Amino acid sequence: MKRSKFSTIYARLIVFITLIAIAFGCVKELSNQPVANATPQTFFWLYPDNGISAGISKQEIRWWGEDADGYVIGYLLAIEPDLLLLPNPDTLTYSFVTSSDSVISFPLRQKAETFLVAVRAIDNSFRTPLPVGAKVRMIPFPYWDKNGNGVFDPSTDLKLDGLVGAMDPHAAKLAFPTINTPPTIDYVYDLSKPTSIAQPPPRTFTVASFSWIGHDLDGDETIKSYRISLNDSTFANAFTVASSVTTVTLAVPRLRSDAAGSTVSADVLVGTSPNLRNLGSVNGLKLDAQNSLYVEAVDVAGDSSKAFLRFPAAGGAWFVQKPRSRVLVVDDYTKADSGVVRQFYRDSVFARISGGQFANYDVLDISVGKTVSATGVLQAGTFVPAQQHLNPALIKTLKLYDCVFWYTDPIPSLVVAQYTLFDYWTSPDGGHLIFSTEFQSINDPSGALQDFTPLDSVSSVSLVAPLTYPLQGDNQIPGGYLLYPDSSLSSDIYPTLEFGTKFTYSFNMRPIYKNPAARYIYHLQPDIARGHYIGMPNIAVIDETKRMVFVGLSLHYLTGSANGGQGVAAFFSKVFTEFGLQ
Ligand SMILES: [Ca+2]
Ligand SMILES: [Ca+2]
Ligand SMILES: [Ca+2]
Repeated sequence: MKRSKFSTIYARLIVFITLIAIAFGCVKELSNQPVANATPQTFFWLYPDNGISAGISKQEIRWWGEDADGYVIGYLLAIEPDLLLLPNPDTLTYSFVTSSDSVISFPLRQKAETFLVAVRAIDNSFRTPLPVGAKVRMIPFPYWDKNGNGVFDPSTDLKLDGLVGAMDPHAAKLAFPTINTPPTIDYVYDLSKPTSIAQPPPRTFTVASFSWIGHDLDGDETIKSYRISLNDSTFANAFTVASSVTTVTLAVPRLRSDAAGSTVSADVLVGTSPNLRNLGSVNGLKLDAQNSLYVEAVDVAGDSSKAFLRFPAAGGAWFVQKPRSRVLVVDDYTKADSGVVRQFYRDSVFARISGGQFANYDVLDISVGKTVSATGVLQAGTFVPAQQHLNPALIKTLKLYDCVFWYTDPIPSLVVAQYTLFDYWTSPDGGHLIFSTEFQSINDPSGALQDFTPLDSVSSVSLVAPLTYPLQGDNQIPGGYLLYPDSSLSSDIYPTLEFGTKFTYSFNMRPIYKNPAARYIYHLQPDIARGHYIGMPNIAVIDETKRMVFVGLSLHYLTGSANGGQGVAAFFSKVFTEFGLQ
């Protein structure tokens, strides 16, 4: 029974195989001859009827491969401009890929261009491992062009013997007509005010920074350059910068603006101080007048952004003020008596020193718009450049002057000072600085003062009432108290200063501690009668190069003229002599 059943099945099988063999006419293949590998075929996921309509130069393309007697291990992908058909012989350069799709950026060099995409599947009969991205060429024979120079080099490149029999001999190929899309250009935002455009303040001196960002649907990397134009939206005399430049600073050296009439050329600077590079200059900056700067993007195909960018943005202003004095006063003082204080410096100090030559000093008022939130976060004033423009715009602005006097209320614009002042008074092209401030309840928030003054530290004594004396400081100083000059150098004595006639001056007086190279120039008289503060706290210091004076109180308190008090004008006169300005 068993044998009979087996025989029946066996016999049926032979008949079946014979029938198949006859039906397919492949009796020969039942012999022992080797079977030839079937080459794979390649297809795109795209079936155009009458060609493909023109698209943007960045497209996602998908393909697949089929292999009748094995499987596909990867593809050779070539993209070639100005071709509709595969050349014969095949001179394309292929890249080996294992993915079956790619976002292809056609490298447009003109407004419209056709690119041939060719893909050849490779099947598993190919045994040479190729890394993804390997460059493969077919002429004079298939080889891996390891050094990518387009020719076969026997010492470096690798001949790919098995490739012809393992790849699609025909290749899937499609010609993609592409048209260029013009680039676009946009404003960027102030790093410290995320809802404000980073643009020059509504009024500047002859320095201003501008930032933008460009985009292109063909790929942002296809932006070739930006063009900037001063007060001319036709870009007739535009200045071109590379696509890597998205911030420029226009700056006019004092020698040039001092001699200028109503317009002047401005240098085009890139980078930040101390590594600014001068790319050239643009004409037509109007002095003591409103100005506009226009910027457009240009792509590799030569298209420019249809809509250019204008600074100031809609609703804004950019008035450029010609610098006139050698002295700049930075008003960082918002208290209720700010007008009185301003008047004091103008009438009682600068009008009375150096023969009045600094009476008409220039003013940068950074107190306008300066706010402090309930949590103590300071928002810089309206006339302060965007945070990313402080260096270089504000640094270069200060450098228009031989001397800057910066006076503050108890909450100084410390970040603004930190970004700018050290560079200003220490660099060769900088100037001299007098910085007068006092301390709110915090002695030196985040150590900012150390960054731009010749100080090591400020006393951290708590001055929050109720105070238990004696202390290393006080929050009340009686009228008539004296500031004594340092007398260690008898040839270099500062004038004695005296508090005014108010009963007391309420502010946080903290001793300051200089860095080793600096020199104290003032200390307070001993507090013998009251016994509030200890010793004779140091209040003011000058750095060793005599370019920076720090005063740890508001100078306008020092209006006394009894007991040897010589007044703030005498102090400024002495400092200006030290600075070599008179
Ligand atoms: Ca195969
Ligand atoms: Ca080569
Ligand atoms: Ca484009």
